Amino acid sequence: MGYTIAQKIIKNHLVSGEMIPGTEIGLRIDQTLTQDATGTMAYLQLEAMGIERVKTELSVAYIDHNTLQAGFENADDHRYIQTVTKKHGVRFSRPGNGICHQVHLERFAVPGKTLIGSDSHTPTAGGIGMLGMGAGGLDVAVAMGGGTYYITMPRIIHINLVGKLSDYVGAKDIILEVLRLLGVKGGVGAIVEYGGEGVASLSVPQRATVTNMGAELGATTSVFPSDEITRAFLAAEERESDFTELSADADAVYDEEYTVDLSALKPLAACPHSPDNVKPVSELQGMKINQVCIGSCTNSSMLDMLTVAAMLKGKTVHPDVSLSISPGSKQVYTMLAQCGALADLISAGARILECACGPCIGMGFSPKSAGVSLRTFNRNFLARSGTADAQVYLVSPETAAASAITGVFTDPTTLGTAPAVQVPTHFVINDNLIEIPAEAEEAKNITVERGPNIKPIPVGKAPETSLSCELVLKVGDNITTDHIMPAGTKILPYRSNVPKLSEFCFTVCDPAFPERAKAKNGGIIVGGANYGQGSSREHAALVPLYLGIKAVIAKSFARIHVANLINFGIVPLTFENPADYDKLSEGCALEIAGFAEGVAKESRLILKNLTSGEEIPLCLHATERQRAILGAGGLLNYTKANG
Ligand code: MIC
Ligand code: SF4
Repeated sequence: MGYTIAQKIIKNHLVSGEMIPGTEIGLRIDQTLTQDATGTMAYLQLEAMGIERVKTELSVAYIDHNTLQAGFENADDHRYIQTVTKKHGVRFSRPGNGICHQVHLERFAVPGKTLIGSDSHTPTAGGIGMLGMGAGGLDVAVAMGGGTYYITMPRIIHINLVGKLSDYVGAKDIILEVLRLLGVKGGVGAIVEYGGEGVASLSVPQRATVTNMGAELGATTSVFPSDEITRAFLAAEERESDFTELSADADAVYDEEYTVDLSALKPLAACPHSPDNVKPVSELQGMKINQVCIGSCTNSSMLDMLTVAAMLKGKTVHPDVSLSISPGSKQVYTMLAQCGALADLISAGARILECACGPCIGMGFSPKSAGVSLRTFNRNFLARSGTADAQVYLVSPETAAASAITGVFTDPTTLGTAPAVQVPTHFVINDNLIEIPAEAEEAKNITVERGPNIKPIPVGKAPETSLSCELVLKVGDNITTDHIMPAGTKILPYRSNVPKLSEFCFTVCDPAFPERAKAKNGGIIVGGANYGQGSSREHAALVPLYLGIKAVIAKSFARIHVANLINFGIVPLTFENPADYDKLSEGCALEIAGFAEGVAKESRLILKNLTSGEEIPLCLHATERQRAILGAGGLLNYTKANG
C-alpha cells in the first residue's frame, strides 16, 4: 500500500508511535514559528524550561498581531521577544515585515519538512507541501528545545480537484466550498490532502489560501503536492534549492474522498457567525454593506493584491463603504509600490494599513453598530471584529473588491471578463527586517529586557484526591477560543499579563463569569461539541487555570485546545452519553470522587451532581504521557521533573 503526502512526511519525522489513525504519535519538528500575541508566553516558557539555545533547523519569531501599541505594553513585549530570541537562537521578524504565515511561506517554508507554530493558521505552509501545524506556545517551546511534538495520528481526507477556476472565482471560494461540504468539525482528527488535475492550475499562494483556512475545518493540517508550480514559486523567491518534489503514491489509500469541480465553483460567502455558514454570493446580491477589509494571512499575497488593484483601478470606493487593505508582507507591499498598483488602491479611496493582522484580530477597523462587513479573512466569530453586533461575511478578494465599488453585496462574475493579472516571476528579495540571532558565545552577554506588563505564568497543581466544586459556567456547541479569551484592542495588550486578562475571560458569553469564578475559587466548566475551536491561544487554558478551573466537561473538544488544557493541567472530560449534558445546570454542586486516581489511570470517571443526586459517567481520553502531565499539574512541571 502506498503513502499519501502527509503520511510520507509523518513517516520521515516519526519519533514514537505507529501511523495508526487515532493513536498518539510523536514527531520531530524541523521549524517553528511564533507570533507576538502568543510568542511572549512561548519564550517565557522556553526560559522557564532552561533551554539555552534552540535546537530546530530554523525558528522564527514574528511581530504582526499586536501592532496598534496604544500603550507601552506591546512595545515592551516586542522588545522582550527581540532580545530573548537573539539570546536563544531564534530569528526575529521585525514589525513591518509582515504577517507570520505570509512571510514564512515566502522566505522559509520548505516542502517535505515539519513546522509547528503558536498560531492556528500555521497550516498555510501546506500550500508549499510542508506539514505545518498550529500548537500551543508551550508545545512550540518544547519543540524549540528539540523535544518531540505529539499529535493523534490523523485520518486522511482527500480532496480531488478537477477543472479550472473561472474568471472572478478565487482560491477562497475553493476553501469555502470545502467548509460547506465538511463543516467546522469535519476536519477534526484529519489531515486534508489536495490532489487531482486541478492542482496544476493553482499557484502556491492560492494553495496557501486553501490550506490556511483548513484550520476552520478543525483539521490537524492541510497539504498540497510539491510540483513544478512549487519549484517556480521557490525559484521566484530565489530559493529553488529548497525544492523537493512530493506527491501521493498512486496506490495511496484515503479515509474519505471528495471531488471539487473548480470549473463549477461560484463565488461564495461565509455568513455570520461561522466560517461554515456558506451561501452563494448570488443569494446575497444587493444587500447593503458598510465595510470591506482585504488582507489577513488568508488573502494578502501579491496575486490577491494585484487582483484587487486591477478591479479598483480608475474607480472610487462607494461613499457608504469604508475599505481597508493590508498587504501580507513587506515583499508584497514593496512590489505593489514599485509596480504602481498601490497608487491605484490609494486613488480608489482604500485606507491602506500596515502589513500586519490588523482588523482580522480586531485591532482597529471595527465596523459600525450592526454594520455589515465583508472580509477576506478566515474567521467571522461573534464579536471578533470588535463590534458585538456586527455582521461579518468572509469572501474572496474578488467579491470584496466588486462590492466595495457598488456598496452592495456583488457577485463579481456578473462583471464579465476579469482583468488579466500577471504575478511576477521574480519577487523582490530583501530580508533586512529579519534579524539573525547572536552566536552562542556572544549570546551569553545579551540581557533580556522585560517590561512591567510581563507577569508570571500561572502554574497548575496536581489533581485533588477528590474533586468537589461548582459548575461555574455552562456553554453550548462550537465555543471558540474567541469566546473563552477574546482578543481585540482592549485585551490583546495583556497577552503576557494573565491576571489582567482574566477580567475578560468568557465575558462574550457571560460578563459576570470572571467575578463569579474568582468568588467560587474556580470550579468546572461544561461545554457542548467542538469546545475550544479556532485559535491556538493557550491563554484560553491559562486564564481559566488562573481562575481556578479544574476540569472542563464537553461533548467533544477541538484539537489544539484540548492539548492546551492538558499542558496546563486542566482535565478535559467528555460525556459518555452526550445527552447527559442536559442534566447539568450552572450553579449545581459537583463531585468526582477519586479524581486524582481516575486522572492517573481510569478512562471512565463518575461525576455526581450533588444538587440533583444524579450520577453521570464521564470519559477521559488520554495517553499515559498525557495522564502523567495532568498528574504533574501541567507540562511545565512535568518537563522540569522529567528533564
Ligand atoms: C487568530 O487568528 O485567532 C490568532 C490571533 O492568530 C490566533 C492566535 C492568537 O490568539 O494569538 C490563532 O489563530 O492561533
Ligand atoms: Fe493574524 Fe488573522 Fe491570520 Fe490570525 S487569522 S494570524 S489574526 S491574519
